[in-house]
Amino acid sequence: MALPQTPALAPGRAARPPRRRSADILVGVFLAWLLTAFLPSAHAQTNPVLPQIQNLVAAQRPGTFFVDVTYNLVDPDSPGGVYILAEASADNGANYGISMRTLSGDVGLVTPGAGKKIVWNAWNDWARNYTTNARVRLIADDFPSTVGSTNAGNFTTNVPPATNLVWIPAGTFNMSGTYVWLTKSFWMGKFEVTQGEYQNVMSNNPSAFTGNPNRPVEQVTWTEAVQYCQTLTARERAAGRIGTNWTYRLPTSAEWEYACRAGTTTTYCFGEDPYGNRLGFYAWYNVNSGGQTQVVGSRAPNRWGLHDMHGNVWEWCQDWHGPRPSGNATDPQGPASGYSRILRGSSWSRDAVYCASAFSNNNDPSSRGDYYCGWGFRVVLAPGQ
Ligand SMILES: [Ca+2]
Ligand SMILES: [Ca+2]
Repeated sequence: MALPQTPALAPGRAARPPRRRSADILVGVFLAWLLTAFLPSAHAQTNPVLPQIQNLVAAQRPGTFFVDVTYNLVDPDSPGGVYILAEASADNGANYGISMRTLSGDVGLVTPGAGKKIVWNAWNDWARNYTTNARVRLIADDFPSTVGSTNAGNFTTNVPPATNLVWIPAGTFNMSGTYVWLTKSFWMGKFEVTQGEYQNVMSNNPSAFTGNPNRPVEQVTWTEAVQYCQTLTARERAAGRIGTNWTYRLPTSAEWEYACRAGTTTTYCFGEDPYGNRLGFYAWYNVNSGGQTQVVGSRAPNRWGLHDMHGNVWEWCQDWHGPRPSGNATDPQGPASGYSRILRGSSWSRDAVYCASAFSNNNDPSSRGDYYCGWGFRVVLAPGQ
């Protein structure tokens, strides 16, 4: 058999520069990749079995705004993973209009299998809402996709904070002759922070007057009070009892006085006391304290339900001490810098005059006070910061 003759190269091909050849190869590779990656028909031919979502259950975890979603994912020909998308409805499935963005667990690209779990932080996506007709659905997408949905029943993000707090509505008041507008509502501690609460969060108790965990914590520095707020914030966020955009902090001096006054313009939260016979109904001060702190909430509250705003222990506020700017103010935060921080409300050891709603004290933020004036505090819970 004669060997085939090697054909002579055509003149045109021989003249083509090498640069052009390599460009042809690159385009070819790119096109092949495009076909593999994006053409649905090519994908479906190797992946005809639809994913199945089985045993889908969604329920709010009691006492939190977390929603736990569990399911099994079956898809024998997509072992590399199926995309899971979650949506929520507040009207029994008519609309899935609630964005479920703050999710953790088996969402996104999920490997098929049993015992899958998603946790939804509903506060972040649907704060302060309530429905009796909640549904959750999952879309399992292996191109093509399937949808499973389930009844999530009654469902709320109106979860009351775990600590004893009173809702303080936004408003205005006369602060030593100028008007202050507080444009944001906030929660405030119904009581001074107790020794039991402080021990629980900070694992220590600096107080001079021990023996009952419901006494207010005292001998606390401003810095420690701020640390308490930060630690409590992190713990309560993790527990699903406050949104990740809410923060425990000290009140501003204006917030403290506004809450203390509770709508009054008088010397004390209950009015005037010219004969000195009413303050003791609301406050532990030097006349009735017996020379020590007393259990929080054991005197009458003001009109907004806050106890011990007068007396028992002094309460740190977040403001630096310094001259107040003249004129009216909106959400005042105090001076930008200073040497001492504001304290309010007086203590068990002091005369009635220091209990006045307008009276303000201050001290070094590293000070604990002393035996007679051990500094305490109460918390505010509010969005931001
Ligand atoms: Ca499949
Ligand atoms: Ca007090």
